[in-house]
Amino acid sequence: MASSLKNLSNYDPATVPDGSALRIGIVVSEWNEEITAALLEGALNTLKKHGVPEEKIFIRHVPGSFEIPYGARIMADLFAPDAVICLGCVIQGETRHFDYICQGVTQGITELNLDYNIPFIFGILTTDSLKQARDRAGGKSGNKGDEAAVTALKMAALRNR
Ligand code: DLZ
Repeated sequence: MASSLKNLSNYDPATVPDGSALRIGIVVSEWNEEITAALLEGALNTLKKHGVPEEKIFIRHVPGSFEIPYGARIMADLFAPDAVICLGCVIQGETRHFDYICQGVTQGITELNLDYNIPFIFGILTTDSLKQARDRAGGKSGNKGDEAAVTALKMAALRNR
């Protein structure tokens, strides 16, 4: 389903596992900071709402989305989290840079999921415009950060079962 048809912040709270015993890492890209700060705010609010203690949420910033897989790996090694949420925003420009960054970050996160015994969550917006990104970072289509946090809680529970 296209994300324009789904509000990213809508979910059934009854299906979300309790996070009070969890440790969660968040790696955030500095590029398109207006957007990634909003994604971070959404993810933090949602994690806290479901019981994750503030002192068990570890946040690190990286320069751009291309650096997210490396940052996420460092977080996994340093903090022994139950899940790592990856937050970034890649906006289509005039060159093919968009394609290379999207491919690099997607493949990098996929490989981390297969190589490590913890889930790495794909909270990266890849949009055609700043408006589309704003719509998905707390605008009319909800907040991708909320969705990523809910996914992290579900996947951490699956891992720890
Ligand atoms: C270079 C670049 C460009 C053009 N666009 C974005 C973007 O829209 N979103 C993003 O997160 N990062 C962008 N970057 C930076 C790259 O991700 C990376 O940080 C640099 O190429 C240095 O490796």
